[in-house]
Amino acid sequence: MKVVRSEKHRLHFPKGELYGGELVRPFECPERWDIVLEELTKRGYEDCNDPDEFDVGLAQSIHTPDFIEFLETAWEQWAAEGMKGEAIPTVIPARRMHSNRVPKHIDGKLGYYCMAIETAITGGTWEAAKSAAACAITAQKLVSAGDPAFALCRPPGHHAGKDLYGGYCFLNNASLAVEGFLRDGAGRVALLDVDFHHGNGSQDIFYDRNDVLFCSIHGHPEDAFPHFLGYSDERGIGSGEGFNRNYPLRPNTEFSAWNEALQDACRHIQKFAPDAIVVSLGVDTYKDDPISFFRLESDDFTNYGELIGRLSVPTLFIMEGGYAVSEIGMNAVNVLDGFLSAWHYSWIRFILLCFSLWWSNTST
Ligand code: SP5
Ligand code: ZN
Repeated sequence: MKVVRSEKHRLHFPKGELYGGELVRPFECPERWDIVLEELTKRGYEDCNDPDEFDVGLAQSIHTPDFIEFLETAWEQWAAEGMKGEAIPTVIPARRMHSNRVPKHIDGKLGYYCMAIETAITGGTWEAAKSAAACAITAQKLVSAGDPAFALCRPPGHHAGKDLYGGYCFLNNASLAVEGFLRDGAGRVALLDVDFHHGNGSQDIFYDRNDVLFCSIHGHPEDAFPHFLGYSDERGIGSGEGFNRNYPLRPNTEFSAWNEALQDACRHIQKFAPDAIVVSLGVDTYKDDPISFFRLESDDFTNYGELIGRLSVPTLFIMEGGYAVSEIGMNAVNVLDGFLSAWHYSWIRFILLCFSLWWSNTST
């Protein structure tokens, strides 16, 4: 399995995240990336530090052009207004206000495009977001060519919708990869989101489509961020009906219950018979994650990686969340290790089957 990564992630590192009424050092920080890479290196994963250029055409097929232009220019506009801090919205189009007229002033634009204001935009944010998207697409190409791959994306992507940023996300890396698979000839792609938080952005992007099955296992929106999407009755719309599956789970959920949800999701994925699977891999389901409330142990990550590997479908892993920084490497790479052990095993089984068919043919 190849790892695709870019050093440009470091360009995005706000000084402040609004948390508990204070500006704190962001949970989503560059060390997360360093620690995952260190663990990958330690366990001998093949490194590819050379993503292709960001494909703006592909991005425009899942995000709106005005949103992309906003991300590209937000910092400039903010700075031009003489603002001293990092770009954070203060006004939001709430009920019975205009939520479909884009204001001219940057204060209005930020509120228009934002879904969660903990996430600040800085001078390097756009470059970093593009580099993460480029990693996702480069890794998708590797999987299309026949090898499983892991995109070490930072900033993450699954909260970014068609025209929404927030939840630490700007461009939806996993959705871009899904779109890449479809462009390269896949007929159906499954997007499996195992991050602790509901992948509201990915759901938004594919909600009316029947060529993408989206499954997300996450903290119940009554209890957990992003709070306003992720209920189990959100099943897709129009021809997309039945192709969106949410598994909201309650505080203190342990691996056994979490794994039942994953098994159910895997059964639906199998029935869907996708040509590729994209996994939004957040490891904030870990018991000691500082902002989440599931109870997974490090070994559980190996265990569920195996389950995904047993599907025997070309698979791309995309890094999303995970904020227990010292354990993030172990937990994320455990999933990949688990996956690979099952993946290799399924190939050995396949070769043995071919051999036995050949043997029974030649011996009769
Ligand atoms: C990619 C990703 O994992 N994004 C998550 C963004 C979550 N940001 C807001 C979290 C607010 C959590 N409040 C939890 C209170 C715990 N005591
Ligand atoms: Zn998360």
